Amino acid sequence: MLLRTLIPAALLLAACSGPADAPAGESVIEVKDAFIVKPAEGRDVAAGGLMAYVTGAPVELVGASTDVADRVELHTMTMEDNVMQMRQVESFTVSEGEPVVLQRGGNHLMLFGVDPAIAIGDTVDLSLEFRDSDGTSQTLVTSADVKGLGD
Ligand SMILES: [Cu+2]
Repeated sequence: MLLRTLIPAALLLAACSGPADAPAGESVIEVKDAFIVKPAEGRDVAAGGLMAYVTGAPVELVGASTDVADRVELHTMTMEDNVMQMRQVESFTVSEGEPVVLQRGGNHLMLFGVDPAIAIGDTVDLSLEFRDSDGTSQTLVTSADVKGLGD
């Protein structure tokens, strides 16, 4: 009975507080340098990247979305038998002192069905979903720079 009254109150508190005034013990997440690469002419698949830092308990980056793509996946990139292999993964762990670095040539975001109207130099909203160890979600919206293939 006591738990039932406490849990909704705790969830409400988490949902209402931004990173700046997060209560002690909660993970504070910061995302920097987000970007997506404008696909080559006639293609609609693009890579993207970002840096994600956490202060406090580790969190998992479990998903991403944006208005300018149908779907965003989390991918790893590894060398297997001298061939670069990309694989979709469920999540990346962000720990204090161990940021998640997503970039071209390494672990990255993969966007499918990218809007051909985006232009190099645009910024687009990228929504990121993080989950902490007790299953609480935090959604963070960051702005991502649209870069060219060679930038
Ligand atoms: Cu990929």
